[in-house]
Amino acid sequence: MKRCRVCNGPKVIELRQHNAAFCQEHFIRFCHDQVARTIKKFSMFEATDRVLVAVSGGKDSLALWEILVELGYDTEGLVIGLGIGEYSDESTRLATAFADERSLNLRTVNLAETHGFTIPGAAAQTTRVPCSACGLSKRHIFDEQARTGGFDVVVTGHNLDDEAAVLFGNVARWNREYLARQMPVLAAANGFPRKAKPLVRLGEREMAAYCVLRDIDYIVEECPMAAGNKHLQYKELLNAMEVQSPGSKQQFYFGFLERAAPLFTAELEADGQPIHHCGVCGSPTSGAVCAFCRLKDRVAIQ
Ligand code: Q46
Ligand code: ZN
Ligand code: ZN
Repeated sequence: MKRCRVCNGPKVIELRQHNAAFCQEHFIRFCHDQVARTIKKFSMFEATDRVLVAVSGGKDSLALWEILVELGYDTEGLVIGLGIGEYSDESTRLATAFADERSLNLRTVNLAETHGFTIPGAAAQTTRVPCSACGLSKRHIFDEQARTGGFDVVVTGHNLDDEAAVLFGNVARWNREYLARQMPVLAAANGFPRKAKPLVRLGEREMAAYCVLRDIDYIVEECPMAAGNKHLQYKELLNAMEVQSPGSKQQFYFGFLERAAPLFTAELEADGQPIHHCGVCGSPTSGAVCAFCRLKDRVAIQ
């Protein structure tokens, strides 16, 4: 039986992709080190930057917030009430409880109260799949809160499993524009804030273990609107691959970043369209009215 790689004490978790096991203390330290290393390697942000953490009440975003606080960063959280029934109520409740217990600042934006619509309502009234209206709304609110709140960077809890699945989908379609945006940090551009994903070295299983070991209460259920989502199917495929050959997710994702991503960055640089301000909400957009305001106009509850 494997023992902790650092102290040789009894293990609480074995990470086959690293061919290592850890005791509780050294696993926690391993997670912190992985995040610190990612922030440094990709120049995500500095100790003096103000960091806005997008939290959903799920394991990844809450663990990320806790790790950033432990590493000494200046953070505030942001949770969005998406109006997806009990799932959204519970996600806001858990994010609020997490922040209260640690005396952290949490911003809350409720889509129905602030913008007059919910994600299920928007999906029902448009031909968009729910995740498309949801992603657009979340991005708009993250950007707006970062801009008006004076934050230097928005961070999200996307982990290695998420990023490998998104990459798989983008490669399967050879979507050059999305491949160019796959980097774990995107510089501020055209009036949009810098975005970073400091959890890309850690997987879903590690984040769940981190929360259990640190007593973080998180929402376990998947969003009910995710059913049939392609990303879930890609995750299953990659998990099957990982069982056969541990470390393959990591090789797939980091191999892309090192060897293939530079080929697509020209795409991103060519992306510098002239930016106006949305005539309705003032956020940067390439048109007269931003995509979020157009969505809102179509779906707002009258
Ligand atoms: S919350 Fe929103 Fe996700 Fe639910 S509707 Fe889709 S995008 S699955 S991360
Ligand atoms: Zn140990
Ligand atoms: Zn707008």
